[in-house]
Amino acid sequence: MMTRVEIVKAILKDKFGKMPKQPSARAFAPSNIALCKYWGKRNVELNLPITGSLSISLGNHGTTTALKLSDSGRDEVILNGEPLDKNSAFCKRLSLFLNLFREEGGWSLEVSTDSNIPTAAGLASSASGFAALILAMDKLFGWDLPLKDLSILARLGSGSACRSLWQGFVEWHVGHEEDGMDSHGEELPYPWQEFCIGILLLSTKEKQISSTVAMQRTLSTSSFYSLWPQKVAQDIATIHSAIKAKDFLSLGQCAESNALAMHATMLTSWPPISYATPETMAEMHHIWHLRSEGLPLFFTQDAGPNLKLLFLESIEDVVKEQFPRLDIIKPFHVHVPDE
Ligand code: 2P0
Repeated sequence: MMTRVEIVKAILKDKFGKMPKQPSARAFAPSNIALCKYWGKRNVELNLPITGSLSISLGNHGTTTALKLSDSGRDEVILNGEPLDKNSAFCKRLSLFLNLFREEGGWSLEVSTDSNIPTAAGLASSASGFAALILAMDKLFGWDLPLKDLSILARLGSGSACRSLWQGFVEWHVGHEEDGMDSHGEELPYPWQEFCIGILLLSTKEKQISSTVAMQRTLSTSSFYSLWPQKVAQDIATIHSAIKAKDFLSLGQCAESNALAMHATMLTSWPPISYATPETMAEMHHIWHLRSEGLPLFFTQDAGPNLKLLFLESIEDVVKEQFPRLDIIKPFHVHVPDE
C-alpha cells in the first residue's frame, strides 16, 4: 500500500523538496456542500472514499490562505488574524500535512489563513482550508500542476477538499486504483444562475465527534452501512440528470433524501452518532410543513447541526420571510475574492 509521501513524490516528481520560487503567495478556495455525500473510506491513510460524491461550491464563502517562508525554523500559523499555539490541533495537522512535501530540516512556512465560514460547524471549512493551502503552495513553489493533481494532493489533507478546487457543481470520482490517482474532483459544466443555498446557522460550537472518526465508526458498526453505496450510486445518477435538465424538484428531493440516509445510517452506529439538535429537528419540520403547502424548498445537513436550504431564486422572498437569519448564497453569480 502506498503512503501519502509516496503519492506526493509521484505527483511532484523532480519538483519534490525544492525551495519556494516566490517569496510569498496567496490563494482562495470556496467551501463546498455535498448534494450526494462522502461517508466512508476504503483507505484511511489516503482519504480514498468508498463511493463517489457530488457537491456545489459556495462562491465567495471559503478560505483565503497566504504563505511565506518562515525565518523561525518552524511553521507558524495565523488563523483569522490570531497566532495559534504550536501545540494546537490545527497547527499540528497543518505541519503534518506540510511534512509530506519537505525533507526533514527543510523549509518552514508562515501560514495565514482566513475563513469567512464558521470553523468546525459542519460547514466544510477543512475542505476550503486544504484546497486554498494547496493552491497557494502550487504558486509559492511554482509547481504549475493541473487542477486534477492539486485535487489529489488536497484530498490527502481532507477528503472533501478535493472538491473545493472548482466553483459550481463538482463530482469526486471514487476511483479504482490502489494509489488513488483516479480519485479526484471534476468540474461539471452546468451553471444554474437561479440556484440558491441558504445557510441556516443553528450553532457554531465545535462538533462533538469529527467526521473522520464518525465515518469510521459508521463503517465498522452500522449494519445498515452496506445499503449506503447502492443509494449513492442511484443518487449521483439522479443528481447528474437533474442539474443537466435543471430539474430542481428532482435535485432537491434527491439531495435531501441522500443527507437523511447518511444521518440515519450513522444513527444506527454504536455508540450512536447524531449531529442533529432539537433546533435542527424543529427546522426540518418547518421545511417539511412549508413543502406540504407547495413551497419547493429542500435541505441538506452535514457533520453538524446546521441546515443548508436549497431553493431557486423565484421563492427567495418567501424563504427570507420564513427564515429571517438565513445567509443566502447564489453560487453562480458571486464575486470571488481577489487573491
Ligand atoms: C461531505 N462530509 O461529503 C461529507 C458529508 C461531512 C458530511 O466530507 O476525514 O472533513 O478529512 O476526509 O472531508 C467531511 O469529511 O473528512 C465530509 P476527512 P472530511 O461533505
